[in-house]
Parts: sequence; C-alpha cells; structure tokens
Amino acid sequence: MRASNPFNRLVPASGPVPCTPRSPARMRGALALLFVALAGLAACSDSPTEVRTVEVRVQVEFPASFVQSAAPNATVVLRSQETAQADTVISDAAGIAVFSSVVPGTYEISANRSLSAAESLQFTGIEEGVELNALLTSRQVSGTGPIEFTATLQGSAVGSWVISEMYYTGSPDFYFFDQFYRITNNSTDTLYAGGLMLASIHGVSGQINPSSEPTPFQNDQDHVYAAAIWRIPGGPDEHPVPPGGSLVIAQQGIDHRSDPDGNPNSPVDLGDADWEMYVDVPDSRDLDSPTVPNMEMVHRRFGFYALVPVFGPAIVLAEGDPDTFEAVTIPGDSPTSPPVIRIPVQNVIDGVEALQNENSGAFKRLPASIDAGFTFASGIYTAQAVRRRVQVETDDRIIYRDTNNSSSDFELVDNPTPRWP
Ligand SMILES: [Ca+2]
Ligand SMILES: [Ca+2]
Repeated sequence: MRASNPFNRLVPASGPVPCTPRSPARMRGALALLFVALAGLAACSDSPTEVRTVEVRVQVEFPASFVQSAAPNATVVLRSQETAQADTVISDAAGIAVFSSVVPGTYEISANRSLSAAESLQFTGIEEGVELNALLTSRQVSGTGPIEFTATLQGSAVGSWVISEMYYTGSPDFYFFDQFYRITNNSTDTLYAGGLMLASIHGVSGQINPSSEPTPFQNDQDHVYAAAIWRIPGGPDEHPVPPGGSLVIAQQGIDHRSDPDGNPNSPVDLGDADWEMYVDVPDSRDLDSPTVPNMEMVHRRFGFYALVPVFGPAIVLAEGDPDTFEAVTIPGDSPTSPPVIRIPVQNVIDGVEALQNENSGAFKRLPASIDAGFTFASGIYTAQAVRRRVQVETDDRIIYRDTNNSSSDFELVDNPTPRWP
C-alpha cells in the first residue's frame, strides 16, 4: 500500500518567533527594560547579529507505478537561485531530506536516485537499472518554517511487453481452436501496441516421432526463425495500454465453451479477445469472429488456421519493420518450399519456449538471451496453460517476473484464464 504524503496538511510554526513592536507603556522603568532585553535575547530571532533561517523538508517520492512512494537514499540538492550556494542531503528511510537552516530566498531543488537492477526488481518487479530524477525550480523559502516540498522522481521506462499467459495445449478431445496468448505491459509507462508482432518460431517441440530433430537454426543465437508472424494493425502511437494493462490474442475469437463451433470441454471464452489471428486467404477455412478485430498476417508457411504446436510452441513478441526481416529457406528443404522469416534478437521484446516435456531441452528453439530455459505441460489436449509468475503485486497492478528464463518465470496452470487474474 502506498503511504499517503505526510505533508498534505499544515504544520504549525515551531521555529523562532519574530520580534513584535514594543509597547511604549511597557518601556517605562528599568525593570521593564531588563525584561524586554531578556525576552529579546530569549525569543526574538531578528536581532541584527544573526541571519534568520528556516527548516526545509523535501519529501522524495518514487514514480506512481512503484510499490512504495517514499524514496530513501536519494541525493537531494537545495541550490539558491540568488547566490548559487548549494547544500546536499540524503533522504532518510521515509524519503525525507531535512535542510535545517536555510536562508529565505528562491531555490532550486533537485533529487536523484540510481536504482541498481536488484533495487529495481524490489521496487518495480523489473530487473533493470534505472536513473530517477526530479527538479523543482523557483521555490520560495520564507516565513517561519518548516517549509515542505514534494519531489516526485521520474525516470525512463523500465521493462516492456511480456507474454503473461500462453494456452496452447488445446482441450479434450483434440480441439485446438481455443489457443490464446495474453500479453501485458510490464513496464512503468504507457506502451502502444500498434505494430507489435507475435511470431511462432520454427522447430519441433521434442522427440515426438523417432525422426524428430531439433531446429537446424539452433546454433544461431543472434536470430529467431519465424514460421508465422502476426501483427497488431496501426502505427506506433496507436492502441495505448497503461502500465499493467493486458491484451488477449485469440486463435479464434469466440466463446469456445458455448459457441456451436466451439467445444463444451474448452476452458475459455475468447469472444471478447482484443485481437484474433484470422487466416485471411482466398480459400480460408478459418473462422472470422465478427466481435474480434483481426491481426495482420505478415507471414504464414502452411495451414488454414493460426495453430501453434499443441506439444509446445516457441513464441516471441517482436517490433520493427517486418520488410527488413530476411526470408530464409530451411536447410534441406527445396528452394520452392515456404521460407521462415529471420528476426534479429534485437527486435525481440520477449519470448517463451514451451517444449514437449522435461526431457526435451535438446529441442530448444529460442536463443538463451530471450529464454534461457523452457516450460512444458503434462500433455496435449490437457486444457493447461503456462502462466508467468507474479513478481510484485501493488494496489492497482501486477508486475510479472521476467528473468528471461521460463523454467523459473512460468508455472503450469489448470485454469487457462484470458483476463487473469
Ligand atoms: Ca475477426
Ligand atoms: Ca523476457
């Protein structure tokens, strides 16, 4: 829970009291003079020999998306805009930096906090170092104090899109049209889904047949080789998704549990999915849900459906101009066979490797920088999904664990849920 700002209230003045005009009536007599002299020494703060100062307290706060508001160990600099004199204080555990004796005037307040990857993981759930800064200018320090200011840190986005759930096993008996992917904005900024691509990577998921062999591209750790690529329509400023927000991408956007074309054994309703992977070809046999908009089919090797292996697909999210990706013939295939599309790892935002079972590691398709491990289900048509584990849960969002290793980032679940939680 975020702590409320302790400075959203007026604090009674507790500093030295200013001198009040002296009543002539009270000036009569030596006793009165002595009294005034003593009182002045004790309580009057504007005697000509001292400079009146004020206490300034700066509350440093993390950006709103962080799990706590108070930012400890921030470097806070208070600089006079008149004399350029500066003083530096480190914020305490409550995120407060106290400047105990500040000469009244006009000040600039700056705050900086470097988060290590480990600290960033603690505060945001995303393991990536970040520089946070705040700047307040032309702030007046006057009166009797303490004077309070709030400096809210801002920084570049940490994290990005992640695949937060993937349902690929299909449901009993042998129904595979209900596959879906949930992708989540796991960052601290609004992200735009326009142009975002979801790709299924070439290669078998394990020793499915005696002749099954790992992908021939396994030694290329700098690219992935896509059998199919789907793209969310629109430009890079379209389809905003707030931090923690998700999109559901369906193979077919119907309520699979109740639709006449569905399967009563399916666990999912995809009638309100955000996007659908409709195979838009002249002889299409795919189902085009009228309630769910279609993604663009950038590449497809075969098939009348946007089916991925029920034994376990390797799925990536990618960005960039697909026209810059090279089409490659699979080694051993005839030159006329449909190619795969080579995507540089620099264009890959996130990826998950699902293989047939725990013994299928030799069949990995994704480079270790995208997914150093793999996940798996207990079998095909088991109506199971793999779901990314929660790293941090705040009042208003979930931040998923993303160490680029699906062996630890994902868990197998029996309740595929497009709009989880
Ligand atoms: Ca549709
Ligand atoms: Ca990742």
